[in-house]
Amino acid sequence: MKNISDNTKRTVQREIKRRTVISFSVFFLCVACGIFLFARLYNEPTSADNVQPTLRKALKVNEKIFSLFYSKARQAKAFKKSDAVATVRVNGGAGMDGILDTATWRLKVARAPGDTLTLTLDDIKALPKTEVVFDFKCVEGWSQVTYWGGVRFSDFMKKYNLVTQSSMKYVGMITPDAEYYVGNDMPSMMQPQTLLCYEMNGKPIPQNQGYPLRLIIPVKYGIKHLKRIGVMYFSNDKPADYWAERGYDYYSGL
Ligand SMILES: Nc1nc2c(c(=O)[nH]1)N[C@H]1C(S)=C(S)[C@@H](COP(=O)(O)O)O[C@H]1N2
Ligand SMILES: [Mo]
Repeated sequence: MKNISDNTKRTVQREIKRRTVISFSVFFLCVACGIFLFARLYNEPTSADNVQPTLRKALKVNEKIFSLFYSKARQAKAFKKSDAVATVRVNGGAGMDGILDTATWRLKVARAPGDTLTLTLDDIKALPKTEVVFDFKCVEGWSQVTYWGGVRFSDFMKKYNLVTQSSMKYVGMITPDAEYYVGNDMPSMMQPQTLLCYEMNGKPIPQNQGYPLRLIIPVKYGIKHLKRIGVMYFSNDKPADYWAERGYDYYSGL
C-alpha cells in the first residue's frame, strides 16, 4: 500500500465524495417524491363511493389479481365442530329492527322483472342440509370459528331451476326493510361452502344473528354475510352494496 501514489489517493477520495453526494441526493429525492405523492393522494377529492380514485384503482387491480387466482375449488379452511365458539359475537344491526315473524316472512326470489318466486322457511328446510365450520372474519379485525347449517346456495339454484340466473355475474340480497344490502359475485356464491343458513350451533339462528335466514359465504369478510334475507335478485351489474357505498372493497374476498 506504501506504493500508492498521492495521485491515486486523491482520485479515490474524489470518487468516494462523488458517490456519497449521489447517494444522499437519491435518498432526499425519494423522500421528497414520497411526501409529494402522499400529499397528492391525501388531498385528492373522493368520488361518489367515498374513496380517492387512485386508491379505488389499486383495489380494482387487487380484485383482478384475486379473481384470477380464485377457482371454484378454493375453499375456506374447514374446522371441527368442537373448534366452534359457544358464544357467537353479534355485530351489525342494520336492517335488523324488531322481531321477525316467520308467519308473515317470505323469501322473495326475483327471477326476472315481474317474476318473483315466494318461499317459506319450510320450503328452504325441505332441501338437503349442509353444515360448515369456518373462521368468520370481520374487517374490524376480529375473527372466530363458528358453526352454521343450512342449504347450499348451489343446491337451491338447482332445485328451483335458476339456470339463466346462475349464468349472471352477481347475486344481490336485501333485508326485508331494505336497510342493509349486499352484492356477491356468482363464483363465490356457487362455491360449495356458501349457505342460505337457518341454523347456528345446531339451533335456529337467533333473531339478532339473522333469523330466519341469512347468508354464510366463508370466502368473504363478514360484511358480505347478510343477516335476515328478504329479497334475492340476479344481475350482470354490481348490485348495490351497503359497505362498498361507504368506501369498503366491493369484492371483500379472503
Ligand atoms: N342485516 C345485516 N346483516 C349484516 C350486518 C348488518 O349490519 N345488517 N353486518 C355484517 C357484519 S359487518 C358482520 S361482521 C356480520 C356479523 O354477523 P354476526 O352478528 O352473526 O356475528 O354480519 C354482517 N351482516
Ligand atoms: Mo363486520
